[in-house]
Amino acid sequence: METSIWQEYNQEEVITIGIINTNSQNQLNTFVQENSITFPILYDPGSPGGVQGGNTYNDYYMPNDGSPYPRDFIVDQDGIIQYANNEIDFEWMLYVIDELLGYDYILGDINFDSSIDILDIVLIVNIILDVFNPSELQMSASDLNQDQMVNILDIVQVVNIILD
Ligand SMILES: [Ca+2]
Ligand SMILES: [Ca+2]
Repeated sequence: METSIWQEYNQEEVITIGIINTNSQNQLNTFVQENSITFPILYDPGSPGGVQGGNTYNDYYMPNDGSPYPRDFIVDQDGIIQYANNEIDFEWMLYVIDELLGYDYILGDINFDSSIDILDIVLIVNIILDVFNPSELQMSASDLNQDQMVNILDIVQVVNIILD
């Protein structure tokens, strides 16, 4: 959550918050410290602590679907829940967020300037050499043959697009 979402997205576009079912500031501090969390963690009002949930727990309780703690939710711009999962699945979460943000990309356009040229090749080379740390979207745009890997084969395809 910390690195894949909170640090990845502009905070004006995606707000990341954690909600914790404790009323102990010490417990909260320990959790934040142990997990190196920098996004805001909020209390669940009405929670008496322990494993008991509060108002948020009740609001997000899904009958016959286990405890809403811990669970990841994605709420869209209109306040509608678009994703709820009590197993961590970042790939799916990132997909949902990108869809909601209306992000789209052209395969091979790594710097998102709407053209495929030498600058994009340089970026792919840098990704392969591990000297450039791409976003998820840039990884997807770099994987031209869609084999979930970015390597020389993808460079060959970009070169072919440019030469065409
Ligand atoms: Ca480009
Ligand atoms: Ca590839």
